[in-house]
Amino acid sequence: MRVTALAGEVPAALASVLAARGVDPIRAEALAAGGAQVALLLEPLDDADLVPLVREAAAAGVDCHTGDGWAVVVGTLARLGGLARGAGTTPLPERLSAELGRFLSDRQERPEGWRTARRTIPLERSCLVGILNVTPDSFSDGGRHFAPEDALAGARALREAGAAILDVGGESTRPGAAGPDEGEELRRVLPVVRAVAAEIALPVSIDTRRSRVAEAALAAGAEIVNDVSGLAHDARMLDVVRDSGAGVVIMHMRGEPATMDAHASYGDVAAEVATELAERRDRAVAAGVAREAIVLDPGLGFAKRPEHNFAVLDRLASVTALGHPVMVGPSRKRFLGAATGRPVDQRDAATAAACVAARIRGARLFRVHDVAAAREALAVTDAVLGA
Ligand code: HH2
Repeated sequence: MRVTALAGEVPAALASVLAARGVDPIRAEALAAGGAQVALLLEPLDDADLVPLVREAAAAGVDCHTGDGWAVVVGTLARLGGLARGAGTTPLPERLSAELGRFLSDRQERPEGWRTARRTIPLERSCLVGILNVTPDSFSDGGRHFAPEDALAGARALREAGAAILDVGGESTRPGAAGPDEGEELRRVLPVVRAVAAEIALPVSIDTRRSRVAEAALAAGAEIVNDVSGLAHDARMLDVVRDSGAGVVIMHMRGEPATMDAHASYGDVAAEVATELAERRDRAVAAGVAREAIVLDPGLGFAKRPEHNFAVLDRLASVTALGHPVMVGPSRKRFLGAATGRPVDQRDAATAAACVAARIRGARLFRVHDVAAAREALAVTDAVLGA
């Protein structure tokens, strides 16, 4: 007899071994997908939850670790599903089984596209979002695309480099930035959005926290709203996104760009980011925004110290488990300087490396300045992951 280790964390590896030994391919895939171990933190719980949970988990073959007001359950998806359905003798309280069931079914969602106001953007492969900052003061490219004709030339270059989406922004959100007023933001972005949407055959996203800017940009040809406040800054933003059918990026941040560094304090950063994003997502869905329109972004560099950004990237599974495509924006940010010692104008290789790490951990959209470098790194990563 021979013992061979299988790449257990790669469902396709297990599925192909089973299929090659005669198991029906569809069943092999289901077995492989259900075979991966998943760990879930459940809190807050009270004693009335804990007693049946411990008993039911044992009956369902799920490991259960408990403490004061919390539990961690570890098991295969199939067994966790059995726990949610209450296969044992003491059913879980309704609140617990419903929430666990909902979480597991969201987690099964494997969005292969992103619905915007004008199309569905395919996400089987990495999707590059080129940054077009129409600002005089952005931290890495401020002033470069400030005039509309320069922005158009920048947009063409991003398309040539392989961008699939162009993200136009008129407000620098670097830590401590004092933003433009609404009139100034509109004057900056509208001519650029109009020109880019008309002349560059790519979906345009508007990077703004203001509903009036989003609305005007959508009318001028944009089809995605990228809101770094996670739809929290401007109460009307939810209505604009819902009524336009725009795609939306809900990004994680705490506080405002001017104050966010003071909020960079976490116990478990990935879990807290995921919980706060889920709350924002739930608010959007409750207001009528379509689930398929929502992309989540952990907000690298926003209210996060370098170690927080690395931990969020490594534990991105907490965010991907929410069942939406995930975008990351590591481009040239401070935390990359912390790892490499490089100044802001020499961080494109580090950016590409961060994109690769995020892709391996499940991100699908990458907001970058140097599209060509990230695209090449991600093309190789896509090939490895799709092998
Ligand atoms: N980062 C910035 C701006 N918008 N949007 C998303 N979804 N994710 C991000 O990480 C993100 C973002 C900040 O970067 P940049 O646009 O390069 O700088 P500035 O805010 O100074 O214009």
